[in-house]
Amino acid sequence: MLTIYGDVNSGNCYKVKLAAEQLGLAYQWRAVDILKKETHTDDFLAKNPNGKIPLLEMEDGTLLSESNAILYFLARDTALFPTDKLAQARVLQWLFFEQYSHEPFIAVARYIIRYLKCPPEMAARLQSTQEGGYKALAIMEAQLGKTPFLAGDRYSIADIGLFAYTHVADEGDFDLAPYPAIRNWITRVEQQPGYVPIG
Ligand SMILES: N[C@@H](CCC(=O)N[C@@H](CS)C(=O)NCC(=O)O)C(=O)O
Repeated sequence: MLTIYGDVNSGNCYKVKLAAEQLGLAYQWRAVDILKKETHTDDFLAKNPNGKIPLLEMEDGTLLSESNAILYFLARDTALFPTDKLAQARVLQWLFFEQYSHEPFIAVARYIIRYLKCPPEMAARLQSTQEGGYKALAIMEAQLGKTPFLAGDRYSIADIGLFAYTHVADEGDFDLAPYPAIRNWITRVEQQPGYVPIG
């Protein structure tokens, strides 16, 4: 059985949970409280020296960190990952986009608001997430105006990776009203077999 170390409200952890549920995998969930610095204990750092969740532990003790690497590991050779070489690279393109051009803005804004409760000293940091976050949403909107899912016609881990923080972008003060293609895609993702909500 797999063990997923995570926080049920974290989008990065939710990606792994959603994929595991949709793939019908047997797993146990180990709650880790980031605000209590449980990712910085010696025990946890021995498992992930980067001190971050999600973390996947296999039955033999093998460990894997980084949400999108975990998505790939779980989904390879399943319907959530294509077989065609270019289609595979397209999925990875969106997962790298998520980590560099989306998560650092939309997830960080949500973290400051939802987890840290907007301390005044974070106001400038929060403000700085807006431009990048809206740029990422515009890029997604353009793609989803052309194809039903991010990497094309089929639902994949590209959608899981980007759904995690996009569907709760309002919690980071991002307004999805001007993005109809994204809102329709959110509905499509929620209709996929095995879907479970965040939290
Ligand atoms: N790139 C990493 C980011 C993971 C990450 O930032 N995790 C946060 C929770 S969402 C965390 O563990 N924060 C605790 C800390 O940095 O101390 C991934 O995609 O897994």
